[in-house]
Amino acid sequence: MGRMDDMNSRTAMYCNQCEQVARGQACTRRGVCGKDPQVAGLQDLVIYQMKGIGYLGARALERALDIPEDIHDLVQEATFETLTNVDFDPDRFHRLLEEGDQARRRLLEMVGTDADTPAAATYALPADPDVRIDDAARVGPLAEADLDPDIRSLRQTLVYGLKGMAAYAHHARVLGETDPGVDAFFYRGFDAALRSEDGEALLGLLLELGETNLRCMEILDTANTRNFGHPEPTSVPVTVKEGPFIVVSGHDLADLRDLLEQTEGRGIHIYTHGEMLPALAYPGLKKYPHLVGNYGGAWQDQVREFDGIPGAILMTTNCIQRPRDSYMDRIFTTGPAGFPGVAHIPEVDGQKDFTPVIEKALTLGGWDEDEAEQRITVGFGHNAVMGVVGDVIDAVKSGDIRHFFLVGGCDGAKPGRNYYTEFAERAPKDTVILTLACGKFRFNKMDLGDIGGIPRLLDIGQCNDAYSAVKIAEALADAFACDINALPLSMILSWYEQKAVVILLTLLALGVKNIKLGPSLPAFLSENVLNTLIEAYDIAPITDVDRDLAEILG
Ligand code: SF4
Ligand code: SF3
Repeated sequence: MGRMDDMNSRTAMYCNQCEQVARGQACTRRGVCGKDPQVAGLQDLVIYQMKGIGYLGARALERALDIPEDIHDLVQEATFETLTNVDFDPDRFHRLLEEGDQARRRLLEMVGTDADTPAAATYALPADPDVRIDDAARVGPLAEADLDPDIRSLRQTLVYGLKGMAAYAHHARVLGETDPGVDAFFYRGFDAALRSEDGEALLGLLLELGETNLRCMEILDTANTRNFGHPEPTSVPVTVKEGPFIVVSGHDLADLRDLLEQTEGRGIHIYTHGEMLPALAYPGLKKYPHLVGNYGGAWQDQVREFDGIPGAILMTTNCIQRPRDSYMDRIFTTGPAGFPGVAHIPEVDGQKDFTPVIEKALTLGGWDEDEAEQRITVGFGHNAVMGVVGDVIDAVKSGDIRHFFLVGGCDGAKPGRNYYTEFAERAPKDTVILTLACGKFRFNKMDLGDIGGIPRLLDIGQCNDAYSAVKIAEALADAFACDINALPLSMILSWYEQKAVVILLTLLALGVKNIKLGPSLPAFLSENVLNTLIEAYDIAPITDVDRDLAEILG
């Protein structure tokens, strides 16, 4: 069966953007993630609208016209909301589409139309929600079923990469950092994803997206460290304490800060969850004594971990799953996250009022007793690692450290992901594991020991901190006066959603070779596109831990 069989059968829904994709091809009836055809259609319509806005924005930029900030903001937020496991709420997509239509009209007024103006740029959003869904079927991914498979694959990769960068750009933006080159790339990227039929140009644009995303991650790093200081190695509890509590999940540090401020002196414990764990290492956040530790593991365990817990839960971004009834009344979303029937905390005049979350936590009363305490150490961002880089270099020169592995990326539910746990377990004792993102929950509670005082497991942070990993690799390459590819460093990456796609493009744009990728390869890469990447960058799928270790370590 070819990759496009589902597309050619012209089913109503077609989504292939994440690793969890049905049958390795596409979700066509309902997403494995739980996304229904209606929401899938609305997300497709958002992307179609973004392509039209992309065309108009790119023309505005060619004429050196200024695109208003609120339009950049909307483009990035709307695109972010179509990322896997962020927003499942149709009402919110209808509102975003309405705002998008206004933005499109304003850009159209700026640049006008001519014979080349594509239909997406003049697509007027119908008032009737049902007609919108019908339109989505007409202009969504199935509209490209007859396109050359390689061009379609390159366009899809570009859109998914833009979704990933939209998340990072949005996070930086809410903390006050923007970059004109990053903002501009969304228009050029969506314009090309709408119209380009030039494979070489699209491939070039994918690398340019990777490069632009490095800048985007740099401004996000600046945003985080300017607001909260540099993460410091910090020993943090991963067990619970008696008393009322709120669990905060997702990636948004600004939301966590606002909640910490609003809960000061209220007798409520705040726990991080999932990708919020690294927040415990920032001086500007750990200074709050009621930020007491981390609860639970990676996103795919949330339904079990949140089942009936006696506290409130705040989801600030991905990954949210359909809540069970047992906690539907105590889970809240904010920012881009959304789920039908789940209360959403909106931003009003730049402020968020978390009172409903706080009241819920107080009503539920919390845990009855302290658990026996267990701790892990987090906070090895680039600044902390630079502080010990001299010791690290000495350890490499003396042979005490033989190799570094970056074992990081997204987690997910598939059994094949045990590979990453086994990899951390079986990596020889003279190797150091750098990790980041939610995949680390598979091994971050293991005691891997240290090498002459340097911990063998260094947690760099969220997927949002991939910039730190690049900085660390560059510092090592500088110290050894060599190329990143010549370092005793191998990247063993796990992917799930579209942020991982754009990070991969960033690594390729940096010329990083020999990446091992799993647990499976993206369904949206056509055979030719995949082969091009394999030939140019020696990307390989993960195989078996012992075999991969033997190959890497020779
Ligand atoms: Fe399927 Fe992933 Fe798309 Fe959800 S996001 S519908 S799981 S491909
Ligand atoms: Fe995880 Fe969703 Fe990707 Fe931030 S939280 S890495 S999967």
